Amino acid sequence: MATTVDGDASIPQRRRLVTAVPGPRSRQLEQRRSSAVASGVSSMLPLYVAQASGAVLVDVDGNSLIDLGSGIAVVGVGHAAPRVVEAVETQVRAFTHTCFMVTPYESYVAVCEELNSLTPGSHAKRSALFNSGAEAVENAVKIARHATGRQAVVVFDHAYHGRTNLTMALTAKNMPYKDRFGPFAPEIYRAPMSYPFRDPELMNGEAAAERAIAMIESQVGALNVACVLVEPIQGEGGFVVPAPGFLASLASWCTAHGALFVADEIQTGFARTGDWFACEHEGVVPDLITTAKGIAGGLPLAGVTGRAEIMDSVHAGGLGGTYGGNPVACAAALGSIATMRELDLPGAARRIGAVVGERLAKLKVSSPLVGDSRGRGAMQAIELVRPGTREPDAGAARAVADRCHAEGVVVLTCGTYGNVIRLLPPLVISDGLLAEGLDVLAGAVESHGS
Ligand code: PLZ
Repeated sequence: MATTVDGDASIPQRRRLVTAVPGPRSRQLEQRRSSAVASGVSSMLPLYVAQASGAVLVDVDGNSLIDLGSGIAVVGVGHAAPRVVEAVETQVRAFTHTCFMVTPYESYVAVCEELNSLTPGSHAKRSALFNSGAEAVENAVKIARHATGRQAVVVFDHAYHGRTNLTMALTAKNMPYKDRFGPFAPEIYRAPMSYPFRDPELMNGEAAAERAIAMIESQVGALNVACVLVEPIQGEGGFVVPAPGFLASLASWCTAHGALFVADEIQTGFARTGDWFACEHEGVVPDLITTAKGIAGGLPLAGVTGRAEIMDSVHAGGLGGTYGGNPVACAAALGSIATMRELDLPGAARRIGAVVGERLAKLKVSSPLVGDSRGRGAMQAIELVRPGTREPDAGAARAVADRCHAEGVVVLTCGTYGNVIRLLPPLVISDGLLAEGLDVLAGAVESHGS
């Protein structure tokens, strides 16, 4: 990978541990936290960050860790990406807020122009900006219902769309997202997903789509469906890559029946999978697309982009919010998008995918703990099982992740069964740092249980 950006040169791009992880200062802060922060908000690795740059986190004890999680697929451009920092600094000095619904500003318009041109499809588009991924998904559903005059929303097994009341209902997994947080919003229907590793008899994407469509037609009724909402590659659900043809078949069913095909590209978007958006890989053009995370280099920003006639069907004042498209977040997004273009980060994601994919495939051959390795571009994972079976082993995933953390490499877990280790490195990571991170992961997998 040629595209290495070290960001703040005062933070060397290397792994270096000077204390145990977490160290004494982090432990102290963790104690203070326990009497101030609600325990429902938890941290996977209670290491308190002091600084970050490129693909390295520096904690309050002076440890430098390799970040293979990007704050859950957010800092694709790297931590403290120079153009993001510069754009934010300039904007903060100019003004921090007016509320776009009161008095507008150019950067909101410019971000919408970028979204309209970068998302799949050459048709006329419009965008609206929000603060979080969940808020974008909520608004996509509002727009789909308004535009179609229908109510039913179809989602899939293993889906993750957020933690607000509507998006909890859209999310599949009970613990920790939904348990005792009901009642949930009505008119949400869950269809079977295409999950090749756990569904070996349905390796064919068209057949998997037919199964989902049969459920929709018999249990919901085609003419009641406002939209079919799907992550092109499921994120929290376990980096589930549907069999080829699944998404395209669903999209064409939607077109044939007047339902909208909505792609949730909040985790997969903005160069992560090697294209600007994951739908492009299969030539699928969504009617609406939700974005967040990678869009703004770490500032909170989200968007809904879609066909002009659908987006513009909503009455004036029907969409909005105090902070949606905040000027500082919009400036960050413009800096972030410029960085992705300048450094060809889709290309970087493809090169990362080749390196990581090959390494994880080897690990699958060498370790009986690894049942499957999968992903696309810089979104790759291994699914851990009890050797010789497909039985999920969440304990092993936790132990392997803990071992990586103790050795200074941040990896994340995910999956309906909690047994998937996922890698989402910043797209600007250097070859050397990526290889070192993968060595640590491979060592943790191979030494597990010994
Ligand atoms: N849609 C596809 O991945 C957020 C969730 C972390 P927000 N994923 C990380 C957690 O445990 O809360 C996500 C996503 C997809 C929607 C969302 C929601 O985005 O910005 O977290 O609201």
